[in-house]
Amino acid sequence: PKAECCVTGKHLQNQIRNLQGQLKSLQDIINKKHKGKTAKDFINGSQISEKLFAANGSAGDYKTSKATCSRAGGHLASPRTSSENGAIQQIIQRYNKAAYLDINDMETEGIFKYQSMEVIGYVNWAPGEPNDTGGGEDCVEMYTDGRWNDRSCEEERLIICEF
Ligand code: GMH
Ligand code: CA
Ligand code: CA
Repeated sequence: PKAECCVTGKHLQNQIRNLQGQLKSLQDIINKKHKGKTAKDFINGSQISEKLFAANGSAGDYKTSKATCSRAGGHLASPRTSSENGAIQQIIQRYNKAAYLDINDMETEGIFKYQSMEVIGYVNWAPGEPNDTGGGEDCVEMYTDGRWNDRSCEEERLIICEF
């Protein structure tokens, strides 16, 4: 019968393809909205590729910083490229205050990992760092010059989140 044409074979495949396309653009819109919403509590953001880095001037030690970003729906900034490092640095310069990164060597001394899980690839250590001064530096801060220093996790630092 004639009616069969529209629910079988190629025709149906095309309809599915169209729906998949529409679904993808809807998903893209939702993702963008979600990023905007989670970042809304933060001003002075800086977007590089798919990441959005944001701060609102609040500060805290490493644990507080991590919890703050997690509550906001993101996590602490963790630069994986020099352009991401530069985007974070811009925020640090605007507030003129160093910030913790989501990088530490708590598990194994000298082995720095993102979010306590994955060994870091990109690094931007300041000269002579990391030096684990006093045997007690397992967190990482970024200075205003963009360089990194391993540091005690108990200092007060600018909170910069990544969404
Ligand atoms: C030591 C020295 C300094 C260095 C600090 C820093 C602390 O005091 O090596 O030059 O800036 O450590 O690494 O985290
Ligand atoms: Ca250390
Ligand atoms: Ca150090």
